Amino acid sequence: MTKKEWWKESVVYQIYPRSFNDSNGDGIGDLKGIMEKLDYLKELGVDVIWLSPVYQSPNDDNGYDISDYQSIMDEFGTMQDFEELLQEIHKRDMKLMMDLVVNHTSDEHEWFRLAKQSKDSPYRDYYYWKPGKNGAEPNNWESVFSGSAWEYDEDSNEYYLHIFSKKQPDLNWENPKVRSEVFDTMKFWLEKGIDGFRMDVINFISKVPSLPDAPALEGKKYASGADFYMNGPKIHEYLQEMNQQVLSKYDLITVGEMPGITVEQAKLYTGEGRNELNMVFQFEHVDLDSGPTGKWDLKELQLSDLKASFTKWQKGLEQVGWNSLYLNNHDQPRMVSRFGNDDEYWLESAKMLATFLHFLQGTPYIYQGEELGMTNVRFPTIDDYKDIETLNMYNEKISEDKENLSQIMNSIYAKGRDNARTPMQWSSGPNAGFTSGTPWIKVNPNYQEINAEQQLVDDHSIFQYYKKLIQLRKQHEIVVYGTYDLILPEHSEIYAFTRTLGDEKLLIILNFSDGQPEFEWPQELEYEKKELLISNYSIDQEDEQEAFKLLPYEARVYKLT
Ligand code: TEU
Ligand code: CA
Repeated sequence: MTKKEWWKESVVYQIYPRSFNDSNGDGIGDLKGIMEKLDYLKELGVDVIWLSPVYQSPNDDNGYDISDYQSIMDEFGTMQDFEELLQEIHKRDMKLMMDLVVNHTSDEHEWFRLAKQSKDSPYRDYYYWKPGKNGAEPNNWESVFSGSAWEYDEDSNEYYLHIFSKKQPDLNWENPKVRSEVFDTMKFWLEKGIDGFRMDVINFISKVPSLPDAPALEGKKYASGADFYMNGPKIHEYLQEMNQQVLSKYDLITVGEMPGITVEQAKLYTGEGRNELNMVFQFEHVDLDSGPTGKWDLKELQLSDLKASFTKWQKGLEQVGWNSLYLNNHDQPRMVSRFGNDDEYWLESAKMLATFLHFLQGTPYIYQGEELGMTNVRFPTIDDYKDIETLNMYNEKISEDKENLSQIMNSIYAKGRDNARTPMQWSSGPNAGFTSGTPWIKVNPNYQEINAEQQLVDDHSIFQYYKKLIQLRKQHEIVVYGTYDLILPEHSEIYAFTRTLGDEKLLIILNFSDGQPEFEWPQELEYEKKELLISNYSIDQEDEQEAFKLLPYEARVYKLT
């Protein structure tokens, strides 16, 4: 059996502070606002809170562009507020995980300002600076947020690298001073008593030193340089150094956000005894509904692909490393709109997906509002959107082809990051109870039907269902440590699997469709001795048969004793 660890037994809740709760009416969520909702989170039963960045930032990318790693964003509050928040979290026996964004800084960070000021500055080498090539950028890499990954600096006649926005210059981890500055920052927060880090695109920090051109794409000026900056040559060296110098000195929860990694790589990052990270956020399952040209290229999700992907990760890391489990976050569309049905079967499919996530092996991450079944949003025009990735893509595409408007908007409706960033829906009152002022981004118009106030008092709500799922994790060791095995691999509507721990077994039956497929009890599993642990429809025990029709998006979990 895998080693027991508190971070395997925990459930994490992600807060995107800007959109969580505004305490002072400026329309922007803040630390005091979070403080007001800690009892709500305790009621839900989560163990760890992950805070998206709260550091000083010009907010080009909502805090993922940091201008000072050791102070709090003015809009969010003060260091004193932070310390109080941490204390209040610990008082409730919960833990706090901070976002660590160290692949890049803001261009307004002092290091970058000094680096830009002079080629001789000791800070110049904190970043990637290169002269142009044949009157153009040093290479053809495309930024994740559209356009070139290089920005020209007139004063020095050189370019700097930015894999994300031009206000997010990449740090040069080859420079030992950069690494020690990062480690010092980590210690600064750890000494305040925080309990872990979520590390932003941490598998991007080691680049192939020659920064070679990416293979060109037909008709395109730029191409993804991912092969030269993802999982680069020194990545394991850097993480092991970080672990040795910092992480190993504390009892922490760590998760590395790692786009584009395979199970084989994840074994190296999370392997027990390798002294790197506890777990990673991999992207395979959130790439299944994208075509070859990337996330905006919409493709219908196939259940067979979802099963194959999750099964590969579940079996691949079994006994070796550990999985993180998520179906949405601040960068992804809302889970119920994407994998479920946010219309007729909203309630059922949100609960079914929650059942799925919480019964896989790994540490589950709940993104704010997921526990209420919050959905995607469709704002009528681009003017309502705030996300830099969305706006850059829109501007690029619209300049190529104005006729394309409705297709572009459809991509945004399906995949835009603002789907996840509309304000948390606390009540049916003005602005969903998020703010007494004007929210920085519009509230989803469905807040009168979907909100916390109503779900807290409704026994059958999604919130209550999440609460029960979290309790089951605390009551049954098998939910955390049981091994996973897929059954019915070929079924096109049902996703069923077992979990096994010693003599115990769980059977998880999920209908991923709005149809009513028949489920036949597998011969190898005993039918007589079973106990229903949780389900999203009420089941009349006497009606149970060895073969039964599932209702749309039905979910059942049996414990076989
Ligand atoms: O995201 C990294 C990342 O590559 C993607 O998830 C990306 O944001 C985009 O959605 C891909 O289509 C992390 C953060 O989670 C994200 O919010 C930041 O914008 C990004 O890094 C830069 O810090
Ligand atoms: Ca505020």
